[in-house]
Order: sequence, then structure tokens, then C-alpha cells
Amino acid sequence: MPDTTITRITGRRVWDSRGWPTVEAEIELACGAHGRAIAPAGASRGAREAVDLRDADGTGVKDAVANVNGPIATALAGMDASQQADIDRALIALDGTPNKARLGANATVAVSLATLHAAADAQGLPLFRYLAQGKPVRLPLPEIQIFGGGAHAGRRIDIQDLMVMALAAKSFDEALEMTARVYHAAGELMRDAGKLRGVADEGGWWPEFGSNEEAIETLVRAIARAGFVPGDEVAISLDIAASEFGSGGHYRLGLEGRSLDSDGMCEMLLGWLHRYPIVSVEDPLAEDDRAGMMRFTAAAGQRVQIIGDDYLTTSAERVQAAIADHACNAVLLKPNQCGTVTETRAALDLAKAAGWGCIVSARSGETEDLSIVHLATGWDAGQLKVGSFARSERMAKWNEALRIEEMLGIDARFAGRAALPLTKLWLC
Ligand code: 2PG
Ligand code: MG
Repeated sequence: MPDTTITRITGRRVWDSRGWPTVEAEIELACGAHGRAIAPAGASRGAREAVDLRDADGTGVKDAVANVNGPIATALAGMDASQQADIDRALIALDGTPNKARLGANATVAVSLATLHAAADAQGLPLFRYLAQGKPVRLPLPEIQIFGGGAHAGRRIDIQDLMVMALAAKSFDEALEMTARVYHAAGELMRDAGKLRGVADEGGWWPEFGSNEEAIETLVRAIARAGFVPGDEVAISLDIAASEFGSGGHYRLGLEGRSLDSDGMCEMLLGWLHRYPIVSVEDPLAEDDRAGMMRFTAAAGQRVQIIGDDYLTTSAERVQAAIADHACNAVLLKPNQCGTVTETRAALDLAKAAGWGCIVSARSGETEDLSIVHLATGWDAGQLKVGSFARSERMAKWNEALRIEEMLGIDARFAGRAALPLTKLWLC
């Protein structure tokens, strides 16, 4: 057995896809194995997320990096990297706050993930195989952004992510090929309309639209233009990110200059579900609108996937409460929302046991870090959200999944539409 004792932890400042500083952690083990990971950063952040520690200037990560090189390195030196739960417990104890406010979740998640990489390296295994522990895994169904919006596009439209899911794909490779066609068809539609204005933060086309609904209509047209049957072969997934424009039961659609209460929001969204081939909706109501989430899920949860992102913030406790409430039927899993691998896994386990959809997700501020692709596959989460089909911090992740699919060879299975919590209902 290789000696997986942690011998060295290094933190450093690196830079993310929006040009903001972020934390990288590097870990060395006694056996010579090595692991490295970089914390991502969100723009539309849930109020209850673990703290992304920034210096007094609001952007710097010198304090977070110092926490890696100082107290974290001291506390973890000599620990066994193969005992991820112990490592994460030590990080949680050292932090001592309920939300990683002292060390910063950007520091802890980089260290937690780097430890995981080092432990896999010690076994000579790719991370997904190390995580799978011999159990069968599936390549996740990707949801891929075609138009960006919300906080990722200067609030040009209110909806944040307009994405597609290639439901007819039989492999991950085919899902990407289908999505590429839709992405380029959407670009052509924008060009033909004289509305091509580059891309938003995650690589989706800039949303030059007069209304939120026009964005959805254009996406349907892009799917058809790419040669697919909307809803059947390629369907729509929306991240409303409603906490960005709603709180206290009041929602303000800036683009359309109108205000809605919680019922009004539900009604508008149900209308969209009725008119467009939408199979998944994320954060339809704001993070503080529990009654709204429950109402929406009661009305639509049998037909579509309803994902809690800001609403759940990768918290096992909140997933548990939402299962009891029937407030959604799927969870978005972002390791930096809670700050450790073990806490992310706990949220996934609860959601899976409840028959929920599970989507491992990137943040809008990303890097070349590939950890989430391995988590999604190795944990057999079923779904993966990475952003759009452009910009290398996104493509690096899609391309990594292709390598994993190839590595699995004839054993490669693709989660496909079965990863959605409601497939059985749709089929009957
Ligand atoms: C989300 C993510 C990714 P952010 O809301 O799901 O689109 O955005 O990282 O800005 O929270
Ligand atoms: Mg979201």
C-alpha cells in the first residue's frame, strides 16, 4: 500500500475565467503522489452559500491563500489523504464557523479536492475510477448553455441560463455533437437577425432579446434549425436564478419592466412549461420563497425536473428539508457552495436516496480544473452542468468527459434521459 501521509500543502493565487483571482491548492504525499485543485467562483450566489473569502478590496484571495499555507497546512500535515472524511472533518473543525467564514470555502474546497486528487494518484487511478470504487458508473447527461443571461450577461435578460439537453443522444460523445449543432444554429439565428454580440460569461451567446420569452422561442428555433425535434430529441433546461431578481415574494423582471408576486411567477413559468419543450427548471422561485417552491413543484414536479441551486446550496440539511417539503425534485451540487467533498457527497446521497435528479455543476467563474467531471462520473450523479459550448474553461470539462468515455470503452454507459427524475412518467 502506498504511504498516503500528507507531507506538503501549498496554496497559491491563480486567476479564473473572468480574470479574478482564485485559490489553487497543491498536495504532496509521502509516496510521491500529488494532487491539485482550483476553487471556482459564482456570480449569482445563494445567500446561504459557504463564504468565498475575499480580502478587504473585495476581490483578492491573499487571506484565503494564507489560510491554506498557514493553519490548514499545519493542521493536515501528517494526516492520511485516503481518509477524505477525516480530512474534511479536520477542515470543518479548524474553521469552526457554520459557513467556512474563517478559512474561506475557496480555501477549503481547493484543499479538499486536491486531497482527493492526491489519494487517487497514489492508487494510480483516474479520479473517477478512484471515486467509483469498482461500482458501475455512467457518463452524465450534460445540460449545456446556448444563451447566457442574468448576472452572467449584465442582466440583459432576467433568465440566467437557457440550456439544452440532448435527450436522444446514445452517448456523451453524441450529446456533445448534437449540442454543437444547436449552439451554432443559435449563433446563425442571432447573426441573421443582426443580433450577434459575442458571448456571455459562460460562453453562451449574448442575449440580445426584447423579452425573456423571445429568448426561449429563439432556442426552440435553434433546436429545429439544427435538425432536431424540440422536446423529443433536444429539450430545454432553464436556470431562472430567481433569487437574483426576487425576494420577499416580489419579483422584478427588469427586461420587461414588470413586477410579479410569487403566484404570478409560478403562473408565468407554468405558461412557459405549457408552450415550450422545457424538461428542467432551476431555482424557479427565490431562495427565500419556500411556499412558492412548494407550490411550483406541486403544480409541475410530475412533468419536469425542478432543481434547487441557491435554494439548497449543496447542503444535506436543506436537501433533507426540501425532500420533506416536496419543494423540488433535483439538487445542483457545487462543491464550493459547502466547501468540502464530503459535504457535497452527503447532499448527493440524500438526494439520490429520494429518487431526485442530481446535477454536478461548475460555477460561472471557472478555470482549467476538471474535478467536477470526475465527481459527476465517479459518483454516478447522472447529470453535469458546465456552462456553454465555447471558451476553454468549459470545453476542457466536456473534453475530459470524452476521454473518460473512451477510457471506459465497451463498459461506457451514458446516463442519458434516464438521469432525469421523471423519465418513467414521460414514457407512459
Ligand atoms: C448557477 C451558476 C452556473 P453561478 O447559478 O447555476 O450557471 O452560476 O456560478 O454564477 O452561481
Ligand atoms: Mg443556478
